Amino acid sequence: MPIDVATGIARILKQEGVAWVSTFPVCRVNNALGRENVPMLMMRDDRYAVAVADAFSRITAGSRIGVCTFQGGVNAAGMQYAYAGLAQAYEDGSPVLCITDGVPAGASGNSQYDVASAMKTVSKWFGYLDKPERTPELMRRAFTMLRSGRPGPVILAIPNATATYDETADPYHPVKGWKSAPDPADVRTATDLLLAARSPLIYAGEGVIYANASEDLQALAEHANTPVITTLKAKGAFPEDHPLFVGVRGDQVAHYLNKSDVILAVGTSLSPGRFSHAIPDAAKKTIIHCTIDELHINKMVPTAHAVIGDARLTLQALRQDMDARTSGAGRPADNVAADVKAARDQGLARYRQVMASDEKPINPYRVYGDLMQVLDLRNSFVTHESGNTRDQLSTVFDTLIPRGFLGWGNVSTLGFSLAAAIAAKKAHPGRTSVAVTGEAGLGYMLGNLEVLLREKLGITVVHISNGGFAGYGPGFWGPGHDPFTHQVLGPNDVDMSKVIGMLGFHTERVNEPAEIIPALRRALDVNTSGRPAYIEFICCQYPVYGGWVGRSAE
Ligand SMILES: Cc1ncc(C[n+]2csc(CCOP(=O)(O)OP(=O)(O)O)c2C)c(N)n1
Ligand SMILES: [Mg+2]
Repeated sequence: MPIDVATGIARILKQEGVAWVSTFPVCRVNNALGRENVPMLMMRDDRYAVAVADAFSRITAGSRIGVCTFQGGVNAAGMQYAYAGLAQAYEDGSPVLCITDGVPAGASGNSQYDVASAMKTVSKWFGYLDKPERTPELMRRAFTMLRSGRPGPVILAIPNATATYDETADPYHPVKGWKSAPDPADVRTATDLLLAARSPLIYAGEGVIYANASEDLQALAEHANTPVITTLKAKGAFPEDHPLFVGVRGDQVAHYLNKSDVILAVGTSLSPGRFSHAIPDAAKKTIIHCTIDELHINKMVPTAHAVIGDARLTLQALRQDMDARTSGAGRPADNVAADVKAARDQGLARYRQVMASDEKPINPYRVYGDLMQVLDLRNSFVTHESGNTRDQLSTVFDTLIPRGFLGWGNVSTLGFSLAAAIAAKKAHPGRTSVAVTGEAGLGYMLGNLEVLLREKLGITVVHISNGGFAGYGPGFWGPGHDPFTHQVLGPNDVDMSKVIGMLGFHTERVNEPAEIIPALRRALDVNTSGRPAYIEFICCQYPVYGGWVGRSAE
């Protein structure tokens, strides 16, 4: 049966279990998606089309692949605008499938912007469908890359969506995705090092979440009686009410990173960035690097020993090996848990204090503390924005289930929180979904708020309204790092709750600390009937949060 490429792609997506596709028009595959009854979530710009699909892949840990389409081809305005979303997905390692129009045969080289070279810099693979009959082959390859190995975006460019091929010649079968198990000899060496350690520390990255290995991480940590820290992107990979959980950032994390002699890194590239730790005095520590990607070994820090393989299979193998080697005893308990508690209590004391503050304007930590009280932390989703909400929430927010909180940002692109909250609602319609933002993130979101009303997505946007870019201002604890560019019209100039209320959101503006909890409850309540909410909390600027650790010791 002859079939056109766009229809073939739509049918393959259905075979792969793709339930919807995010988009911003135009893309020549879209009409086929419509005809084949693949629902499209139309965002209001191309960057958000990518970001929603990207966030869906993150939130479902790649078990359901997010797919998006956007404009490409000659004069690829949509693609150029989508680039920010693609770059973020690539830098953060998200397995999202992006489908776009390809430059048609005969039209290459006629514009300044070179599509292929641009797309190659932000993708695990950029595929160009140069013959219609290659449709199943390229889709198979795309899903193999999306479901195997280190996650990353795949971009497919379709130059001629109406060309036809024989659908029966190379029938499509869904791709399972494959994992690799670690070398048992490497596992034994890792166990030797762990057993000999004086002060071991587990450093868990997002690979643990993608491998669905949270329970295995907990089992190993308990058996090895070893404290755990996670990266920002892995926040929630380990239950944060667990006695062995140290934190994501802050003094207690610095204390453990500094004092550890052996670091068992799992599911992380160990690349120090703006929003991650370096390993202090790395050359003096023994770093065991458990990773799926051999190119991360000896990347930024000297790897003493590597264990290559899927994080879940690796953690299970380590647990079993330690069990066998210690006749089931593991590492001795000593007072590891008591020490972790003491370090956490000390590190978090000043934040816990402001989480109970009655000051006005409201202290942002009071909003976070009250949010934790209102939410069912086992049945909700919260994410931060770029800016102080990221730094503050990742310091104090207790995450009890994987992806109960989405930390993001090797590259921290303003506005992503709205995309993440939308994706969370799509992934788990029964969970409350909350994006916490400052004014800069809100500015990026404004055009896309209509989507929530149109699609009846009951999520809540919490705005920490402080009239400026709090981390940039002058004279808080010092001169500020951007004193000339931190002030915007604030709550005294513009009432954003009225602006967004006119769109149709449930909105409130809250000045009183005692009103935080009731206002949040009302917002979450209206969300249950599919109505979005926006709550503006009039807050002080309070750029105080846990730090990241640098390369040299304290
Ligand atoms: C796309 C993009 N451009 C620039 C930045 C740099 N940036 C990070 S946070 C920020 C301002 C944050 O201010 P606000 O949203 O008011 O949050 P606050 O820190 O006050 O809570 C800027 C400009 C960024 N993260 N993303
Ligand atoms: Mg602000």
